[in-house]
This record gives sequence, structure tokens and C-alpha cells, in this order.
Amino acid sequence: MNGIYLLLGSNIEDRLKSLNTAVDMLQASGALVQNHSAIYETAPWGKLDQNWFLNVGLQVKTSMEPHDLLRACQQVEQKMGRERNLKWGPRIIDIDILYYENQIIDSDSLIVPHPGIPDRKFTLILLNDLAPDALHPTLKLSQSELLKYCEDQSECLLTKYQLDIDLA
Ligand code: PH2
Ligand code: MG
Ligand code: MG
Repeated sequence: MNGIYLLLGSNIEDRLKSLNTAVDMLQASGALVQNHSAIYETAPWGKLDQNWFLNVGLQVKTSMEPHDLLRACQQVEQKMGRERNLKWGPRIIDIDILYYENQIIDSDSLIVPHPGIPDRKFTLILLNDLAPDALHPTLKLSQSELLKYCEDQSECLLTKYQLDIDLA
């Protein structure tokens, strides 16, 4: 992969507003958005009895190292009132690091590339918008190939929602 990619998701309260607030706060903390995917409305994956999500993918530019970027993402989640309780449960905002260049990280707090990527259509669809030809650093498949081979049948609907930002 070339670049740093984040996944944002929200499935409670004003989902679009939450995505925009998170983007603003990420930029304020030093992760500048260079590019973003379309916004998709996606069926809940993993835990089905909850609201549909809005998901968007970001390509960011930052001088933060991976664990500092993780901390910045977690601070935004906390400031926005995210409560950590149910695994895969409802959340006002979730910010996940998907890729950090071609780095492979396996620490207690952070695994990169995000291990869920190949199994989640709602993630691959965003990555396919942003970087269809970029290779997963260990699987050596492109994002478009990963999407093609992904067995997840969950619905992912393209929306006309727009993020309220100017790109870096
Ligand atoms: N996030 C999860 C669990 N399930 N489903 C969708 N559609 N989108 C998400 O962002 C999502 C999910 C855990 O972080
Ligand atoms: Mg997540
Ligand atoms: Mg998360």
C-alpha cells in the first residue's frame, strides 16, 4: 500500500454529522485528509440487530507514527462520547487504521493491516474507491481483487451524502 488509510463508521444519532465532526477533529490533531471515498450506507456486519452504518474511507497524510495516530483516533472517539462496551455494537463513531503504508504491526493495541479487511465488504468497497490497484502488504492482492473474492454478501449502498471538507 501507498499511503495511510482510515475507516470511519457511525450508526447512532446523526451519522453524517458524526462523520464530519470526526474528520474535523482528525484534521485538527494532525491527520490531514488527502482523499476520501464515497459515503456508503451499510448493513451491520458481525452483530446484526443494530442500525445500519454510514461508512467512509479516508486517505490521510500525517507525521504521526502508527501508535500516535491510533491514540489520536481514540481521543477523537472519546471526545465524541464513544462508549466502549459491546463488541461490534452500536457506536457514535469508530475510527480504525486500515493500512499504514506497507507497515506490518502486531502489538497488543494495534494490528495493521486491519485483520478484518478481507472479510468485510463495507471496508473493501471504500478501499476500492480510494486505491483499487494498491497491494495488501502481506496478501499481495489489490483492493479490487480482495473485493472481488470477498464472500461477505452484506448490503453496501452508495449514498449522495457528502463530507463537508476541503482536501489537503
Ligand atoms: N463496524 C463494526 C462492526 N460492524 N458494520 C458495518 N456495516 N460498518 C461498520 O463500520 C461496522 C460494522 C465494528 O467496528
Ligand atoms: Mg471497527
Ligand atoms: Mg475500532
